[in-house]
Order: sequence, then structure tokens, then C-alpha cells
Amino acid sequence: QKPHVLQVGSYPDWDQQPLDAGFHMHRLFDTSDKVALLAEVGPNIRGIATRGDLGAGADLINACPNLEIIVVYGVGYDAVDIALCKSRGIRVTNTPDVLTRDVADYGVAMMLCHGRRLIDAQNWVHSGDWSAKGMFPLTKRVHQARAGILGLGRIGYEVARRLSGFDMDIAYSDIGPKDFAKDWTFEPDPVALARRSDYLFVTLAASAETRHIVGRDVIDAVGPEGMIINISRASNIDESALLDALESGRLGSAALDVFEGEPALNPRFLKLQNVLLQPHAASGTVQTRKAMGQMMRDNLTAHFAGQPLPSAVV
Ligand code: 8YV
Repeated sequence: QKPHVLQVGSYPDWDQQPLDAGFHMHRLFDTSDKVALLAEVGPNIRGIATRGDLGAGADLINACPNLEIIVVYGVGYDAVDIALCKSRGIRVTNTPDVLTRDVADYGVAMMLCHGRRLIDAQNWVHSGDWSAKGMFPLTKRVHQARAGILGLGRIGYEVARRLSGFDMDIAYSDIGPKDFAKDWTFEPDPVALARRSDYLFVTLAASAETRHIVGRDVIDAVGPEGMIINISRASNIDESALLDALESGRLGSAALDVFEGEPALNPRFLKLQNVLLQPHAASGTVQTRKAMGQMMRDNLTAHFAGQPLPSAVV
């Protein structure tokens, strides 16, 4: 009897096929009547397979009275009701480390792409403006600029390591100074960090404590010449305050890979020229997604085999 597993979102075929072979997968995202599916299979569900961007809230967890484990395809498990899992003794796993460098690469790429206006420059060629109007407008230097890292965890550290290659003046905020970051300036106050940053990277693990840590005060401290890059979770930024600042010019620009309500965006974003919009793609390389899927499946298999879990957070 294959364990019954509730699947919250889609996975690539290279994961879907072994999942279907090893487990009785019930695809919540594929059904038109989620309530009916949960009522029918909920009591049989022993595992939930979800994604960092989708999570598993109390409604889903409570529909599965015999739930034993939730496996997350992603490093962020902020969308999983961890307190409820702890109270019910439900294991939770994620996929750390395998995606760290891809996400850091993508954040730096977003800074360079938007800072040097590569997409506008591409349009300058395609539109014929280069022939008609001449040289593309000048942009600002990125190397030797000032970078702020809000959250020097695994991803923040890899971002800072990359930026040091651009001879940038790097500072970071975190709970405390880090021994491995002696070359960079520790600035505990996010507003002070923002004030001394041309490029502010938001690389915090999302939680109730970090919600809207980038509010109007931090946004205004980055200011009309600065850029905010978010490769963490939308919840770390007050999105309404961000939009107000971008529309008014109080914030120079933003490069965002995550959004409240994604994949549906606030339509105000689509009217702005000073924002780089990316579809939560920072970890989206073949190699990394294969490693994430393998780790997620290894956790599921290990649990039902009574073996230690490769990457448990609860
Ligand atoms: C995942 C993410 O790719 O790792 C995370 O927490 O958000 C992304 O890297 C995404 O959750 C999967 O769709």
C-alpha cells in the first residue's frame, strides 16, 4: 500500500514520475473542487508535498488528521504553519544549500541588469532608436558602489561574496555581527543600513518577526538614487509603501523576484518603468531544481522507511 501524499503544486516530470511510482499522489492543484478532494482523501493523507512559494496552512493541515510529514520543495518554509506542525508532531523538511548560489547569482544579475538598464538597452536596439536617436542614455556605475545586505544568512553571504568581486563597499544587518564577515561592516539598524546603500538586497528568511521589515522608513532611506533587490519573500517588504515610493520617485528603482499574491501581481507594478519584474525564478536552473526535487523526495522516502530525514526543520 503506497502512502497517500497530497501534492499542493506542480513539479517537473523528473520528480513527478518517481513520486507517482513511490506514493499515491493526490494533486490538489489539478482538481476543480479542492474541498471535495480534501473531504474524500484527507483522512488517508500521511504526507503533504508542497513548494516554498505555496506552503501548507492550517486549513490544509487540519483536513489531514493522520498527517505525519510536510516536505517543502524550496528553502523557505514560512508558508507552512510551523506552530501547528509542532503541536501535532508533524515533521517538516525543506531543501537548503542546493539553491543558495543560484539565488545569489540571480540577485546580482538583477542588480546589474536593472542598474545598467540592459532590458531598456535591448529595446533601444530592437526599436531602431539606436540608429534614430544615437547612443543609449548613460547609466550609473555598479562597481565600487555601496551595497547593503539585509540578512546575512546563506544566500545573503553568497550575494556579499559576489559583490566583493565588484569592489563594492559592503555592509549588512543581522541579529549580530558574523565572525566570517570581518571584511564587511555590521550595521544592526535596517534604516541606517539602507541610508548607506546604493543597492539594498533583501535576503532575510521570512517570518512573523521580519514581516514588513522594509517599510517606508527603510525605503525612504534607500532614497531616489537607490535600488531595492528582493530575492527572499514579498512579506519582508511593505509592498504598498514600496509602490507609493516607486510611483512618487522617493525610491529610485526596485528589482523583485517575489510578490504578494504571486503569480498575480498588484497591477500597479505593471505601469512602472523603474521596476524589474521577475517570476520567482531565482532558483530556477535545471541543476538546482533537480537537486531540490531529489532532496524533497529523499525526505519523503526516508520518513516512510523509518530512516533519519536529510533536511528536517521540525
Ligand atoms: C522555490 C523558493 O523555487 O526556495 C524557496 O523557498 O521560494 C524557491 O527557491 C519555489 O518555492 C518553488 O516553486
